[in-house]
Amino acid sequence: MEQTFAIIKPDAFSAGHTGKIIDRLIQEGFRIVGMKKLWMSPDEAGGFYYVHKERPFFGDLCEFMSSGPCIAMVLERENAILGWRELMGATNPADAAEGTLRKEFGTELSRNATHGSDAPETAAFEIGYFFSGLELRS
Ligand code: 3AN
Repeated sequence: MEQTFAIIKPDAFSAGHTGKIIDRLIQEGFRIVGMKKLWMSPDEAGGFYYVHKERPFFGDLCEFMSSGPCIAMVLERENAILGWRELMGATNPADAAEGTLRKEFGTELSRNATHGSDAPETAAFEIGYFFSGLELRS
């Protein structure tokens, strides 16, 4: 079993897609190990996305991620990291395959509905950024 970290981003949350996304991930065999609604400050978003801090879109990304509440989750399944990224689809919703979350719920590159860790090390950092061990007891 593997764990990954996922976010239902402010665009999808405010559009009312949370229930549909959660329904879908359960159908795809993910178990929700941790889940919380939170509203990040720009600094908290910056800490989460620190790997992108030199990128030109960093400021906009932090502004967007702190523009409203989101849902942070720890998901568990076999091959969870890759599996969740496949379910999300390509970063740009315009390139995302039919049947993926970003195709269905994303509207543009910077408003792409969901986040998912891209590697085991990233997942460990991202899970620890949002959740304490106690919150993940299962
Ligand atoms: P992914 O979330 O698919 O792993 P990353 O890690 O390359 O994609 O990018 C992190 C987030 O930054 C993306 N989810 C997207 O919302 C945003 N992003 C990536 N590239 C751009 C870009 N060129 N312009 C604006 N936003 C971007």
